[in-house]
Amino acid sequence: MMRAEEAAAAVLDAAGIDRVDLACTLGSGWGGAAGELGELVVELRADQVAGFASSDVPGHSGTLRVIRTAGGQHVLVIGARTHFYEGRDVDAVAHGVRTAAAAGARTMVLTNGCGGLNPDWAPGTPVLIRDHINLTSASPLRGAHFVDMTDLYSPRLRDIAREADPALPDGVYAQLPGPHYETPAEISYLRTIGADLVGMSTALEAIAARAAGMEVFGISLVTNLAAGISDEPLSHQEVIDAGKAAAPRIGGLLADIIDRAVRSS
Ligand code: 8IG
Repeated sequence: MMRAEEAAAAVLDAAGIDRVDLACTLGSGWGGAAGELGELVVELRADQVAGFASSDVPGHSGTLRVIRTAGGQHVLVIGARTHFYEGRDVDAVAHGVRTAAAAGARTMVLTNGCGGLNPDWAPGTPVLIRDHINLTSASPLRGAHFVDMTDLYSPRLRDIAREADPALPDGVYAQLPGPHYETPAEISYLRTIGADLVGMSTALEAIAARAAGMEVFGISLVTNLAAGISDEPLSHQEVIDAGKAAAPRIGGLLADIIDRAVRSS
């Protein structure tokens, strides 16, 4: 926890505040939300904050920001995520979440871009995460730390999100190690075991957030249909393009959800 405390102190110090109320990690496609959340208090480059690294994945901003909402609450926006596929340890993956907890955030909002297994969800569809299947064979926790994962993705916060948009569908997110995408056979297997969404983040971070005592909210942007669901081969450019196209709409949606969540906390 040492490095997370150091990182949290650096962020809070730069912002001139004692704590944040909520933290949000921005995944592929979600970068536009921060601008709509409120007034920028401070922006730090990831490499200026202990334990964070600037990302070389296109579509990830590589900054940490503190935003003050119209209601005077503070949101930590983490645009620098370490993915499991980067081959650093699970503590690097959980560092953003632990920094958020150390900065006092009681709510952790996790966003991502992912593949969709439901053919009705066109690229650009936001989907609430109802539950996850962690297929990384890893845990951010070590030792006899038996944390309950029932209702990991807060039903209360999902209800609040549906107040912002009653049409939001929900689904089960499967985190795979990546960095390769799946084969069509793997997607058919994932469908059988109950997954609706597939990606390379979020589940390990959600576990770390729950273990740190935070209320967790997850939302995915379907940026591509999963392998074999459509005839198209998958490309990261497709992911970037779908994110860009959806950005104005989902940025406003996420800002609305966060605003409601932070007011209710
Ligand atoms: I964006 O189709 C995005 N991330 N594993 N599969 C996996 N990760 C993804 C996908 C996908 N799309």
